[in-house]
Amino acid sequence: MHIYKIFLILPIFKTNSFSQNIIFNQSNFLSRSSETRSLVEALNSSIKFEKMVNITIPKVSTFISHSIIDEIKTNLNIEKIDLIIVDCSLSPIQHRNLEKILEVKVIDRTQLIIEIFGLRATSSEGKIQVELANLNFQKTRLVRSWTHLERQRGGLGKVGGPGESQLELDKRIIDNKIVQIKKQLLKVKKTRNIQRKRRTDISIPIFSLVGYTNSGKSTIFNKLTSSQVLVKDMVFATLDTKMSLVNLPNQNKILLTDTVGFISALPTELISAFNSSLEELFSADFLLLVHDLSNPNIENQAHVVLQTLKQIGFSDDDLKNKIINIFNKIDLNSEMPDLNIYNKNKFIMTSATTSMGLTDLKKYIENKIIGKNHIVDFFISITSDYIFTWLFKHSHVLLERNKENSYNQRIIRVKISSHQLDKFKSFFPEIKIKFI
Ligand SMILES: Nc1nc2c(ncn2[C@@H]2O[C@H](COP(=O)(O)OP(=O)(O)OP(=O)(O)O)[C@@H](O)[C@H]2O)c(=O)[nH]1
Ligand SMILES: [Mg+2]
Repeated sequence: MHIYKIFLILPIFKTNSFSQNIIFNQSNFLSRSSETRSLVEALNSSIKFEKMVNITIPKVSTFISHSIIDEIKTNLNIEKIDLIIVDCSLSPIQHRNLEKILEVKVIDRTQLIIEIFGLRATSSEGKIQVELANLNFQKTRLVRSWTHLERQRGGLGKVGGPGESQLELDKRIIDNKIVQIKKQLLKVKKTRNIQRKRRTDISIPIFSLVGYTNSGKSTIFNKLTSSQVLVKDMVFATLDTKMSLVNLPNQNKILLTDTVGFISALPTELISAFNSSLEELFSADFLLLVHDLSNPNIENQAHVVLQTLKQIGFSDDDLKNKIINIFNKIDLNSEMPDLNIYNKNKFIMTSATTSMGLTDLKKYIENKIIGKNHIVDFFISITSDYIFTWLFKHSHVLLERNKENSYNQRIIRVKISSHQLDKFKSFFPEIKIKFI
């Protein structure tokens, strides 16, 4: 397998530069650059040169100045660099010009992340989604670059823009592929919707682990569900959503899902491509937001996760109602930062690797789903067998009698948790309820 020799360019912006709501500046430069290095390591690559570049105003044509380009050029031949990575978002023009002048493949942060997702995707759905992300990205560029498309045609090919007709052809190929892939995704989505409906029908509460990449979601998932999801000290270890049953201390059950981690400046192409698996998050009753206490950039990571959740469609109210914070890796740092997050006071501290706090977490979850118990009378027509069945399954029936002066109405008195009562109301909104 070819190991890429990389020249990594790390821009330091003099003033705050916003890209997809993320601030790139001097204060978060260190943690950002170490994150970028771990992203680069996730490719088959070795970083031969690294250059920090101060940027006051990015050059429209080449992003970096000509003197820096010259400096880079001198280093290129020393190690036979075959890929330059610029840790920011390049415009199509900047991208094309850099490749032309430097005569080496150049990719930016978005392409880097798409490439890693491409390597990690294992399920057919994951692969389709990455391909769609890549095609959407290519479409905005329409210049030849380091793409799956090109690799399918055989190798990286030569650098430089092809003729107009080649571009037209590329555009048509891309458009046709996008149509095909969207059709495939639609099929997957239908199956997912059926599965999701089945899950809501059985009415087991769903909890989803969400959080920054590498925060420990899969480790928590494995410990709580006795599963074997890949856990690794690397970015984007998990790409496919996993779901499994968790038995709680008092015999209650929940479904737990493990999802792809978020990262700063997650390309919009990727977010929209992954929508069908991220949609799973919307059927969650609660979101377990995992924070990595050992990461110095925890504040920015929390910000990124919340922004991404909003970007995929969660409202402020959803997040307020659903988020439970988990502060993980307390074995490495137990000092609590003061973060600007939802439900600051709803949190559990854990160390997933040593299992510290996991029993507390289970108890917390159990209390959450049992919530407050209510004694309630339901007024149900005797022909509605399915409602009787539902109540016997999900609540504790205390007594049952005929309604006075009615031959076809029964009153069922039950003890029921807030959670199940909410479910009941959403399934059977027409049924009259009386709190006792
Ligand atoms: N010291 C310590 N390490 C932990 C803890 N929890 C997880 N880790 C480590 O952190 C790394 C990442 O863990 P994962 O569970 O793969 O993280 P993830 O959030 O699923 O990551 P992605 O799938 O990439 O989003 C692994 O090396 C884990 O062993 C913890 O409580 N303490
Ligand atoms: Mg994971």
